[in-house]
Amino acid sequence: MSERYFLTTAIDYVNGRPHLGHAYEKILADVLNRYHLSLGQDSFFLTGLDEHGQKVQQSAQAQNIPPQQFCDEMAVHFQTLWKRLHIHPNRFVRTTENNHKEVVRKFLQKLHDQGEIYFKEHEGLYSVRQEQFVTEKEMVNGQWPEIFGEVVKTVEPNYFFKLSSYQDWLRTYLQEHPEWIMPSFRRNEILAALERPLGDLCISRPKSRLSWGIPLPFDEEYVTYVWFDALINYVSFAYYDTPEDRWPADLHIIGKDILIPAHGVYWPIILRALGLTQPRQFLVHGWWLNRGAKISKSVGNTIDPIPYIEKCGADAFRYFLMREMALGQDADFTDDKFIQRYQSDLSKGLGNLVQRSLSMLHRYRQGIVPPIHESCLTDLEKDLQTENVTTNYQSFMDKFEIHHALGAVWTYIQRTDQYVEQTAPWKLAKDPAQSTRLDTVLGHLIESIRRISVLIDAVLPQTSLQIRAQLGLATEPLRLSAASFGNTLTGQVTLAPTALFPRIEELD
Ligand code: ME8
Ligand code: MG
Repeated sequence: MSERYFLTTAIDYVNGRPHLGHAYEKILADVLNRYHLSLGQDSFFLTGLDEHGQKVQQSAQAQNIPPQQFCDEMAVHFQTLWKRLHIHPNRFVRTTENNHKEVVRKFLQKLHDQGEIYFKEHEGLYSVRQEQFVTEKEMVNGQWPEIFGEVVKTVEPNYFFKLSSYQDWLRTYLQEHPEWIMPSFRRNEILAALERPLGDLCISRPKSRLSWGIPLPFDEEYVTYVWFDALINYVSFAYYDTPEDRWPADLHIIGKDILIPAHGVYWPIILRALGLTQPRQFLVHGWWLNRGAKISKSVGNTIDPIPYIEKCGADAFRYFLMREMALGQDADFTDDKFIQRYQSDLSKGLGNLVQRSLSMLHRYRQGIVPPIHESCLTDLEKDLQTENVTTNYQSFMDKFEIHHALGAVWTYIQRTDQYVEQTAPWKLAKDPAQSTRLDTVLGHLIESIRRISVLIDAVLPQTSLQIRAQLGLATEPLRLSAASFGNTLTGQVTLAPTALFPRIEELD
């Protein structure tokens, strides 16, 4: 059996529609999933929705509908958008599913039985927006940072999980696993946060204040704190406790805003207390910004992916997000940058190369791929054949430098474009004595296009399919190994080319 790979994303809150930031993370996961499949691995991609908690309860109340109905309606928006973006998770989860709720209750009971959970009167400052107790230490210049929203004094008895007793363990684990958190500077941020003593984690909310949640198994007057519920999705939906159990995850993909404390502190400690294995790696991405501010529902500056998909296609949108952001850093989204990339990389770059190559093949060889004649190979062909684009691509992908992996592919596309200029098939076609040379050039050109179709498959799956269909090739799932030079296309009957990325001038 092939090697397993299991990757997850954050599960999005359903209290608003999906925006560009959510789409980025799910595209990223889909790209890595397709990449691992192309390496022949048995890759499994889990994503979904975080449906409990105060924000969802409030949003449902505002619309005067029951929370479950609200979630059901919102779920459609997410699932529809992921389909339109050709994001294909193996499992799309919703935390209101029964099996998940049962696992959460089972885990809570286990921790309670182990004495990891205690009951205590608690007075504190509570951030409504973050749904967590906060401390005055978190104030900046005497003000609550914007992300906390309204902060109110709250007194209530609650259940607490003994997070603090794992502080030393977590610090040591982080120190001993330098590649656990990617990019690695994020690990230092967790270590810095662990310099201060950890408090225990309040894992309950009284039903009087919040009813939309999973009741605690040992006290039905309380529901589970939404983060405790949400984090467990990674295990509860991994065919937990069956022979197909996928846990531990190889990769948890999350945004930088939910690393500390949720994923970098709570989650490893919860797993440790439950006696479960730690995930192999966290991949922490940055934020998409709109004029310098994080794209977010609470700021109200969200960008909807749909108009971009409608105008330029899902692949163009996927490509832009993967190409423009150095994973881990923030990036600004602007229409100008989007159009610019579309025109230069997709329309004039890839699209034009495929179209002109296939047009020449039809003009000079009736669309049938001619043989490559060893006798008339020059250094130009030898360069194309030995071009190490696949190795470059793979080594960047393995380092999560997807923008560089695409850079390597586009360098190869440019290289192939230059090849057309250097060999000038239109001149060769005028001279009957150059017929075998023209065969060889067209053979190499079409072979390069076939290789490109393999290399772009993870990021631009529909375009890859379209190119392969135009080449008359089978469209079964691709292996990355098929991107190396081969001489397999002789006699192949191709279709007349159609434009992959029609020119557009502006967005509306
Ligand atoms: O945090 N740029 O949900 P969420 C990039 N339910 N990524 C962004 C972004 C932006 N502008 N805005 C949001 C939650 N994201 C919890 C997660 S996981 C067990 C529970 C990313 O809907 C964000 O960083 O607020 C996070 O990884 C994901 O979208 C969901 O955010
Ligand atoms: Mg958020």
